[in-house]
Amino acid sequence: GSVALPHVVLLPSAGMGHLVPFSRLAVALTSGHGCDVSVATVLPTVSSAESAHLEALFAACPAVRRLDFHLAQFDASEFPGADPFFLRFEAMRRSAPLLGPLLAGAHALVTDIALASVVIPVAKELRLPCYVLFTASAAMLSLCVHFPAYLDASAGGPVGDVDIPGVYRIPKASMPQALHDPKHLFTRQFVANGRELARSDGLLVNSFDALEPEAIAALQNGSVVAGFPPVFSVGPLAPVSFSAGEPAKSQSDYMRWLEAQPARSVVYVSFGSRKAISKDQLRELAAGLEASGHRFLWVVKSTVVDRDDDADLGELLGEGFLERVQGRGMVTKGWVEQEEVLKQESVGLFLSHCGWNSVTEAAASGLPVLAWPRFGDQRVNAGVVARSGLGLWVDSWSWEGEEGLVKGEEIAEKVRAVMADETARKKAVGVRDAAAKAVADSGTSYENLAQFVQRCRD
Ligand code: BUP
Repeated sequence: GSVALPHVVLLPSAGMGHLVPFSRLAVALTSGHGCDVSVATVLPTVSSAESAHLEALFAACPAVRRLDFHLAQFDASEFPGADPFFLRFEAMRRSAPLLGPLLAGAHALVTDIALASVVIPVAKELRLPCYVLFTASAAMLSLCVHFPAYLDASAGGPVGDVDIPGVYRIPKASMPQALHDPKHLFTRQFVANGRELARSDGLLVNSFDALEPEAIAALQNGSVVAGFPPVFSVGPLAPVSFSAGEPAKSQSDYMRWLEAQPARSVVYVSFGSRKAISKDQLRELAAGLEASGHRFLWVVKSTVVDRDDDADLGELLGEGFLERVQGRGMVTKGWVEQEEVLKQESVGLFLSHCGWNSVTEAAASGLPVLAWPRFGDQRVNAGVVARSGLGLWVDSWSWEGEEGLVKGEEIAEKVRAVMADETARKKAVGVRDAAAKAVADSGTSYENLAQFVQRCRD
């Protein structure tokens, strides 16, 4: 029979890039679509940004319940030097058989893509409908779905360009670097997840039809793989409003400063929460921002996990830099409320690593993106940015370990050019209008989420 208030359990994995879309989905399902929502969390989180985010989520949305997922013992020494977030994925994956008690009484489970291949079988065993939230772009989802078949066809040969049926060709250089190594932990998880997705009850993706028309249509009409489960494009998921009861946030230094700057005069610079940037490249970036002559707000990260970050900013960015740009440039190592920043009138450009959440937030705000992707799915996302008109991508820009440093002078030149580019600004505003239309009543994303909820009810 049909239930009035379906209980949906959400299972995010580690890292802000995964947690953020899950908390947005939690809120959309509770407040917009009448679901009873629980979020399964693992404590302690890998980063302190995640624990602060969870605290804020449960404080702001008391209707969303928390379930503690206790992991089995996990010996990380099997993976020397592995990324701490991937290690957590692996620890969670091995604990999937322990999920049973948390899922009692649920009508549906939404698992993170990083856990899909191990969680779908557990849900099947429990006869619980299992959906997957894909936390990156639909283009990346199409790659994830197609890649196992690509590997089978290439019979152990090297990975080259990957032509995704019905979508487009992803050039070799845009592939997540790890996928060139079949033994890499990321690759093993990616392939296992990609193979298992066909057995899920459906996929949710934080994108919208006008942003990624090719990939979404191809996934939905069976071009990528025939008989694939339904794909619900439900983005851009709206940010969680944490402001209730926390007026202190808008009073922070950088917000007060942003509010005082002229319209569209500030470059916002952030490369996400996941990876550190080499000291040499940080200094070139500093030189570039200084030479651009523009105002900027720059979130600097110099370690992988924020808990370890105690480096001194002045020392990191070079002698006298902070003094020279004082008043014109704001640099912070701390967490900023990026959503709020992107909405500010004074911000005119987003120099971004193109983490998928950042891209969707820029789209929702109509802010042009200057793409500087670094690793993982970011080049594929930068391709989406360029195709959709949301921004520009200088694809020769690469990071340390590849073709060397991007020089400050080149950065300055490009920043100046895009800040002066009226067409780029107008196109980004066009993307924003399409995003607003998708999530409004009877828009594609709104309707897709409603359809998903209807399935959880049945
Ligand atoms: Br840094 C930073 N404030 O200071 P992405 C990030 N964010 O609000 P990532 C802040 O974290 P993965 C900060 O708005 C976005 O929602 C930002 O996710 C927010 O990149 C999220 O953009 C970051 O997907 O994650 O962190 O590299 O690599 O897992 O995608």
